[in-house]
Amino acid sequence: MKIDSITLYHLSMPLVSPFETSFGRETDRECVLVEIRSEGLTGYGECVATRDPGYNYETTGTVIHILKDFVTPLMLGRDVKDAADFQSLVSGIRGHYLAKAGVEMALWDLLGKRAGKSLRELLGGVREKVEVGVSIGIQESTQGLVRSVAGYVNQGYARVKIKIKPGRDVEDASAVRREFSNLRLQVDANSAYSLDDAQILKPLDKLNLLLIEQPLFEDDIWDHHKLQEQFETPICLDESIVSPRHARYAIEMNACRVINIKAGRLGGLSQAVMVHDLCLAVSMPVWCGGMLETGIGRASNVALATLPNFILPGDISASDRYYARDITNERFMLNSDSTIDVPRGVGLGMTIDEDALKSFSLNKLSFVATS
Ligand code: OSB
Ligand code: MG
Repeated sequence: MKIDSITLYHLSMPLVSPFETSFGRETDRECVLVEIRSEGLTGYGECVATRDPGYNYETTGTVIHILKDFVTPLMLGRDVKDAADFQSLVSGIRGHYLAKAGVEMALWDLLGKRAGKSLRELLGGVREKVEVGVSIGIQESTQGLVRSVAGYVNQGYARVKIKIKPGRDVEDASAVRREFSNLRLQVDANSAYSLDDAQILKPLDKLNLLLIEQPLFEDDIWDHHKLQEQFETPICLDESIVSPRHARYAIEMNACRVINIKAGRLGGLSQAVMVHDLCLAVSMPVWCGGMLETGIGRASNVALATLPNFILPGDISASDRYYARDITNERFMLNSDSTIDVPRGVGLGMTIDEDALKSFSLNKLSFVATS
């Protein structure tokens, strides 16, 4: 596919409610939308970097820098055949996975549109709907958290993840467990603890949690192995797994029993599929994480989660859990069985609400091939 133009939209979208994690609180979510034109078709992708470097080192600012100054010049006017071709093209750019993943997503959208196939079909997904849950941020109080969980359970979410941080961990999780004894429940610390905190976290092991997500440093694997040895509950890695190679390290070190797959964090859907396959080969379940995506990134997550080893419900909630107004005309709805339907249209299966895109754009940068 000859790349005719690449446009970057720096977006800021109001969330329906603030989202607080151990690293900060967001009331508006920033991201970068990538639009690629090729041979009369237009593909979209989403870079899930945030305004601040709290989840990892990337930000919307670094994404724009890397795409504008390094990735775009490599691609314009060039024939990029597929995701593997793209990965080899950008292999000299170290890291910056969230930036690369947004471009790869737009290429998949184009590939699907050209072939007349949905992303699910291109990836070889085996489901027409995917099991989902909701990720709930840290609330003002433990009571407020229990009320928030009740609200989502009443909406039909059958799996709940709560964010924890030092001082808001065992008490919060215990209160939710007391109120909802059978709920599929898990916690996410976003790297807020060190190995010395194992005893503080230990009571979580008695709460029948599905998993404990990324308790230790975002670049650690080995200490998670030491922590997993002390816990019955599966440790799940998110931030630490930035490539298929890191997934192999974690598997070989017994650092976790579950991996949260985010195509963004891994540098693209092609890399996410590789991690999925590695885990499948050793019977390690995976699930699809989220980064508060717009309809574009959400469509990609839903399609990815149709692969066979996505055994646990994903952090893929309905559009209305995040945004009153989204940038896509299509919105994702929760079915009564806590699932979300997989788009059937070509590529991502989504169309852009141009007015919404314009109104949420802080900045727009266009790069056009000269020949
Ligand atoms: O760690 O999974 C995470 C959101 C932003 C940054 C990191 C994380 C999250 C979530 C949200 O948990 C999941 C969702 O998109 O619903
Ligand atoms: Mg996480």
